[in-house]
Amino acid sequence: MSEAGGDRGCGSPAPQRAPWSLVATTAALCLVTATSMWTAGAAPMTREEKQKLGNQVLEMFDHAYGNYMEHAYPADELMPLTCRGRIRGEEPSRGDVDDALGKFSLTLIDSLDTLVVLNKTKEFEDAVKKVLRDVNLDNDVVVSVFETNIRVLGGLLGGHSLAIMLKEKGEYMQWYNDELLQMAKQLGYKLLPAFNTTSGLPYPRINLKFGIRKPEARTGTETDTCTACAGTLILEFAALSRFTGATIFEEYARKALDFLWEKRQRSSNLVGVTINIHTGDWVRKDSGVGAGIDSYYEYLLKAYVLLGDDSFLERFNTHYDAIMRYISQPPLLLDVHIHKPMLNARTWMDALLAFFPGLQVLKGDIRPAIETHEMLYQVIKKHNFLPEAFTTDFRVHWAQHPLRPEFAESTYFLYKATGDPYYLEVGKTLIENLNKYARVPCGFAAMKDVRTGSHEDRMDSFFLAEMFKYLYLLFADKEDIIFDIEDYIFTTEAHLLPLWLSTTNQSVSKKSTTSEYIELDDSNFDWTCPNTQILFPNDPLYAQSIREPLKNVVDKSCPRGVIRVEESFRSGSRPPLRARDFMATNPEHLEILKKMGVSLIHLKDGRVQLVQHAIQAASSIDAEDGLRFMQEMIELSSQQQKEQQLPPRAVQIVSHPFFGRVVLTAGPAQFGLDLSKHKETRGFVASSKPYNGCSELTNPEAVMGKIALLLRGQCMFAEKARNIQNAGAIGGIVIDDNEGSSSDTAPLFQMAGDGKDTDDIKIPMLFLFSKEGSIILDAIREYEEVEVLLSDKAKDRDPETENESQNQSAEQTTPGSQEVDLVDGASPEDSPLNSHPEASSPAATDSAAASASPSQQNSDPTENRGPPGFDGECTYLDEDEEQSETEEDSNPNASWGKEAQPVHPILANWNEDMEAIEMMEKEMKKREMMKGEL
Ligand code: DMJ
Repeated sequence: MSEAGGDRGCGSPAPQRAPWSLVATTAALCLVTATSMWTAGAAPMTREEKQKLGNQVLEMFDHAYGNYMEHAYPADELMPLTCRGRIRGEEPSRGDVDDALGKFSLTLIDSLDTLVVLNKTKEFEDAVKKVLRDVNLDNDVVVSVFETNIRVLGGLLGGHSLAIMLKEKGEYMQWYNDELLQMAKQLGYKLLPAFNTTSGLPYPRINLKFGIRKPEARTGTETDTCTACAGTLILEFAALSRFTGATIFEEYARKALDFLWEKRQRSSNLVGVTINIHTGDWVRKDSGVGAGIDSYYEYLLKAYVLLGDDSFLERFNTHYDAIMRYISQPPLLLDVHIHKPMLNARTWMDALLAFFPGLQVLKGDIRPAIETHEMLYQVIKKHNFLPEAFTTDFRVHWAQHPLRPEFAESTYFLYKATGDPYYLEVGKTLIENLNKYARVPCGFAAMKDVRTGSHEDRMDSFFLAEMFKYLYLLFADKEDIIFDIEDYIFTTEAHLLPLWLSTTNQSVSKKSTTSEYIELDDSNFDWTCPNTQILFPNDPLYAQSIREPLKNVVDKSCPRGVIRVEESFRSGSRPPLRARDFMATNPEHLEILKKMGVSLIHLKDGRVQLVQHAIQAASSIDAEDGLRFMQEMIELSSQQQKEQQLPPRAVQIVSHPFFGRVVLTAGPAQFGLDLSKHKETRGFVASSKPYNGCSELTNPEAVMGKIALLLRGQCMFAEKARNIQNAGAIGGIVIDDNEGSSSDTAPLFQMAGDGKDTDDIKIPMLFLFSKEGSIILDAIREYEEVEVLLSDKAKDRDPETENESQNQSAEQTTPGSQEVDLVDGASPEDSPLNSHPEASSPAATDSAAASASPSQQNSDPTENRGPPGFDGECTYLDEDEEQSETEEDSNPNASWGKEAQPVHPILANWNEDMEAIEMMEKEMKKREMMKGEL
């Protein structure tokens, strides 16, 4: 293994520059060659087109930043729907998310270096002056140490780094005298008390004024923190030490990293999601590369790049080897248990892992980066944004999307590494989707639900710190940026730290306190840089050839879990019983259960319960198989419960002055026109008389050809539907009679039929809680004529107004005993999944697998290791809804007779929508007045 600073195969190091800086430059040079050789695949983008897209990014940034400065500053964040500042304590608490807000003008600080990257030097100078004049870091507020470090400390240091660069150039910032750095140092000292634990791991929160322990601090009692929270400090803290000469910051951050390294699970070399800061015990023993762990790995590799300290690279490589062995199941990245890394801990992935392909580029492992990125892009194409979590068969698991930048980040790095214009097209799609679906008159609003297109009144500061930076850099040529971006490293919040820090103030010992590294394959310690000549040997279409087999991976995914090669091999010629194949009527299966120590108990109410006692298993291997079987069964049950749910629908107000910008999330009905089949109904609304719709309408002329509004209660939903249909209504919206109810606080549900045949109901019916319903009722009061669109997903807004608006501005399972209840109605003899009395037939879920031969299902381990969707024989389900429908059809006995069934809890704050309406209305008036004046 070479010594640090030795020959890394990328040319001779320049003075004052970390070797990695050169690496990036060399790689970029190689790319020029690759790009010019382009012959097929995505067409190269002309300079003009790239400039046009770059300008679009600039305009979007102005819209976001301008509205923040005008309507929110000095508050921490902009609330883009209500067009005001989010001030902590003055808005209803959102829990942990609010811990980023310290009353320190978060968005302004997080935006500082973005202004310079986007060539807005004058604005940068003004912004720095505002920070120095207005920002107070001594507020009596409890903040997250992690968020304050990456966003505020990182923001101040990124600002300082570019301020001194500009000063040196001689035009701007001539007055600057390290003031941002002094603020950063002040903040650094404020964070230090958090490290006062025996482990050296920081408390997760700190009071900016009172620190940790004093009673006034209202914090310091926490016992756990996330791995990323404790392991994402080294870049900012080391930069602070090296800029100022105060070594304490780097020392503390290193100590925390050393402790995490010591605590890694020694056989798998993985780390868990949360750890006890006093004892060092893992609290959550699941392990992935997304939420809770992500930037710990990122900082190990980047700490090596910034500080040139080999121990960080050795640790990173050791973890990376474990990640690729257990977590990476290309194109998926799936959480596993640290003690049993062959056991998947989840059947879904979170959106934060989208940064990982970018990190793999930095590592030089391009193939899996291309694969995962491609899979993520297909999920985005399906939902316009990456949902906060999605399942292994690419259904929405958590539907929010707070405009996260990770995917744009990976797109930028992949473009840099491959020069493939495909990634420019990806960036173009991201820009289009942001403008189409997230842009509102006062900024960009997070998506509350990617399926319906509804918004949340929030624009997180990372949107300005990261998204615009990566998108702008994606389309920028060297001459579009006023400094050399290759001289800097991006922190996890995309703040820029200069690579020359590696040779400055190196007083902190480079020797790590630990020296145990596992023996890895030599390639892991190959000190050469990612070089495109080697990565794409004579083949400029290399990236495309990796993407090609994955082109339908999302749309044509078979609804099944991922099967691990090693598992199938481990049991020899006969694979162990999979939960989804289990049939309680099959004596062979029962025998296998017995061997695995699993007993099956038929409960009196018809349910079947499975219990595992590891000590009753025939051998330790059988006990482990039993454990995995139980784990699969738990996952399968919960997955099926989700699959039984119909996704929510959208009521979009399309008439003036809303023009489609107000989207209300509605519950579907189990009868009437199915809006999921790409159908929609548009019409003006009218209240029915009687309002409950429980008898023949007395105002048929009012509802004829319209969408009738009805009050919930007093009769079955189906009866209401029939009455309005008979009066000539083309659709119906039932509004909850429980005043004040809202999808904020109550789970949405689907309206059930009346237990009889409902085929006669042809019109679509949707349900709104009272708060959401009153938005429509208020709109009628105000505007009389209110037109709505009932659909499965919000549709594009009116292009004309669109232009106007744009111009305007599991716990870890241990061998022992565990139980799973399988709700079983009619027939315990069937597959347990076939028998939920309130649910759709599991047979339907399995119907895809049923059409494939057993050998296609799982006998070929190599095939199974591939991404779901490669096996051409399975029944493909393109839409979530289709899946639900199949289930519904195949289970006529499912208990639809109940009035209501929960479908999906959706966070919402409809007050925000109301205020948004008022704001839009004002805006329309303003515009009309202006027109009049002209
Ligand atoms: C950012 O604040 C940082 O990228 C962090 O590491 C995790 N995610 C958010 C944005 O999604």
